[in-house]
Amino acid sequence: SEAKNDLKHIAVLAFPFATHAAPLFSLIRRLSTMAPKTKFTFFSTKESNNKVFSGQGRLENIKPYNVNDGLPEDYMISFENPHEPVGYFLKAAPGNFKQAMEVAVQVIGREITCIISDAFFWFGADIARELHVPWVPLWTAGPRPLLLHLETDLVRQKMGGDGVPEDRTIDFLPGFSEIRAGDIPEELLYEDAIPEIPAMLYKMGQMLPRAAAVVSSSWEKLDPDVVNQLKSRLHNFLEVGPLVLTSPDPVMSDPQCCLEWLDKQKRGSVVYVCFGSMVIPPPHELAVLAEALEDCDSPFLWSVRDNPAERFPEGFLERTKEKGKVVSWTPQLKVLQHNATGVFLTHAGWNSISESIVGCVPMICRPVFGDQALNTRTVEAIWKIGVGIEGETMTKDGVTKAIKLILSTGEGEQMRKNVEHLQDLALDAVSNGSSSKNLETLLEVVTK
Ligand code: U2F
Repeated sequence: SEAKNDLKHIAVLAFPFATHAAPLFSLIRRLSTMAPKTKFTFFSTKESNNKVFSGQGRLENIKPYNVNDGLPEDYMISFENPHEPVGYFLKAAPGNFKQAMEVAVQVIGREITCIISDAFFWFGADIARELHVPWVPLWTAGPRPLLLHLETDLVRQKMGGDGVPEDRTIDFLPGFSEIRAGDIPEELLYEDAIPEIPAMLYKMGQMLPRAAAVVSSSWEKLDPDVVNQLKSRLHNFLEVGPLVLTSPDPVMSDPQCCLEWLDKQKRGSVVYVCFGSMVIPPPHELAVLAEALEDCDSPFLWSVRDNPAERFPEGFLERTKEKGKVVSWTPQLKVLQHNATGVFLTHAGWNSISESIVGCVPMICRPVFGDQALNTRTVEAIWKIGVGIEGETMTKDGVTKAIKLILSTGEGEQMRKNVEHLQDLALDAVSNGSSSKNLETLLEVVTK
């Protein structure tokens, strides 16, 4: 009833690293407009909340709450180990969240009636059980890695040994015969330098079947075989994406005027380069990539974080200023939707892949960690909407060949047609298709 709904209070627990909090926030922004009387409290670190809430204007029923980041005093991030803060954060969780949740309940004067968390936070299941409320995790990546995480024990048993060749394929899950041992996320198979990460992913695989619903930012017809398997293993597996369409970002700033620059380029001619929010390829690869872009006929737009000038060969920026534009931030979705953009060189993070599909742009993938190799293989061998970089690391020749293949061959043309088909499926899903229906179901689960 209306009166009962007035008292709903949903605690949202964000993973404050990489591009995780942003899609969770998009989902919450959408739900908050569907349930205007429900209060949403968004728990993340101060740094992450500042980023996510910046420029969003007035949000009536979503409030940010900061949680402790767990970092030692005077901590300085090291370039060699960008994942280190994740380890510290995970040591502080879930205590940091519980503490902030108690404060929020006091201040807002409403008990928590549902927990929506990043899927990484398996402990959401325990907190929700203690509070007798539903737990609804959001998986921010694609369906294939999710299925492998749910089947971690089996995958380890079949593919985890030392003697397993990299090219052995997965013959024990329907739809995975093109996927090889070397494509499986390493954090799923082995302990790594930050043991909290594989431990967290393992627990996640164990706990997700306890969730009232598992939400994901993909859309059903993108990978239907895998979606069916997920539906049979989880209660209410609800794909509501692509979130960039379900809940478009109203901000998307363009401080360096990339769109204006794209307006001046020929249709389908531009190589767009960006490796997401965590990955910086090693210096020698950046150097050969720069050489390849300098020598190829196509114009390029390159998004590079942190002091780009220091990372390039001497004189590169000066020599390429006519044909190229190097910036530290782009409105990526709009760049991919611009008709001048012809190919995307990416690290194959899930958000980038879905945006490339939404923008109808074939990809060249240089995966680095986590789900990225599996995403690359899926792009290349299942959807056929791009290629992995030859030999796994970038060489001048490899990059040049891949650009030519996509921009000026029949094979590239076919990839564009394939991606157009997936784009259509995405548009259908959000306009009265599966994603919009799943969103309604989700609303029921979280406000029950
Ligand atoms: C982690 O992904 P990343 O954050 O490294 O990369 P993406 O998932 O591709 O997300 C990058 C986002 O940042 C945006 C871009 C994407 O939404 O549009 N962006 C931008 O707008 N402008 C820029 O100049 C640069 C970036 C992880 F590394 C991946 O393996 C996972 O798949 C992913 C999701 O869990 O999280």
